[in-house]
Amino acid sequence: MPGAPLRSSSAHCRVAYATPKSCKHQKFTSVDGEPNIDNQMYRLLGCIYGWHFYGQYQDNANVNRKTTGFGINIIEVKSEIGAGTRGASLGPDAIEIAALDFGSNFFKQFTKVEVPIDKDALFEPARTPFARRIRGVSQVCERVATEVKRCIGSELFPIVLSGDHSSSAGTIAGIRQAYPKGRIGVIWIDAHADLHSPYTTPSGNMHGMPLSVALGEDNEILKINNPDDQTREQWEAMKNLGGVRPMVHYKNLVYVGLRDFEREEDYLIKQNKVRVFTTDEINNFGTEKVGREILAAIEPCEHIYISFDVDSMDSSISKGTGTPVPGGITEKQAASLILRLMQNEKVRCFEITEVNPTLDKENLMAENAFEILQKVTNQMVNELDVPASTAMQAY
Ligand SMILES: [Mn+2]
Repeated sequence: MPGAPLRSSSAHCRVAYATPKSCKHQKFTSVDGEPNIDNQMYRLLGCIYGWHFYGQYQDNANVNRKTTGFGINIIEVKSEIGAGTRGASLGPDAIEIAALDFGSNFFKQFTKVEVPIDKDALFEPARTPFARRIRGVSQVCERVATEVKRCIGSELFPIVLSGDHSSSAGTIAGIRQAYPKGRIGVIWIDAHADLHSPYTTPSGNMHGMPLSVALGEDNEILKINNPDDQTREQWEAMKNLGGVRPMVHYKNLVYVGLRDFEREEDYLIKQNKVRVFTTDEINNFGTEKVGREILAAIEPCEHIYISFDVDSMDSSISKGTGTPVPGGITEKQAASLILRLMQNEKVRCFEITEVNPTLDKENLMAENAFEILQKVTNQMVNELDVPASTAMQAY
């Protein structure tokens, strides 16, 4: 057991810890505080065993998250290319500012990487009306996928902070690339179904399409648009991004807090019998019970991704998101539900998305999001030492 006391065979000897660090700081004293030759020998032996266990520990790649925070990697995706309202690309920065306001060194504590974003894409006219700026969105998704795959491949747990929700097609693709085999379960905590395609979208905004990308869904039966060749081509490429198509199956998808969707999405949800956990269920049965049911619904999955769109929370709590909807869950319910779900050792990635500080008052949404982020990481680092390491046993 890494970091556990390694007891020496001598009754005169205190505990030597099985890490090189404790070895370095070990003082060679007996129980009564006097230097003692025998004692020194045991200490040295303890150190050697310490190194031995430390080596094994590293071979097993069980990173000790408790001491370093090393096991978590924050991936920031400052893109709003897929949104219809401007400002979501500032979401990750707003969450960092919330951390500063709370006096937290959170963003120093964990390794952070930023996915490069081509901001010029927003200044160009959207030439593809049924999947606006699909080339730009697709590029962001490719980069996110690469980063998520790299993280998981390095046995790190990716926490993605993204601008608009379209890039989560890339997050799922990255998880799929990291685990080409095995069932991936998706917990989509969102007011919206995000299940449109270029064939059915009423707005052309791609943050309403990431799940269709992951599910390989066109919904041509209910087609209302006739996308051009460029859109079709790019759309096909996006659906292939995971290397396996579809990246996810309907039976391994659940919605939480869903309450605003179009007829075309409703059709797919009913047709494919997707489990929807409503705000009412959470109000009536509590987050513990609903959390258990959510996990039970995707029990056969080997890998779980949790996508938390902040618009799943009620519009009365905060205005700081592009498409607020009444009838959502409270920030407390969101936090306790996510914490419950994150206790499952199969969770491979967590994402927070759609914080838009330009629509907000006093950065409230980002503060709510940061509090949830902090609770999640605290739980991972402090309480879930063993299961969290298990969660990182990739492959
Ligand atoms: Mn969404």
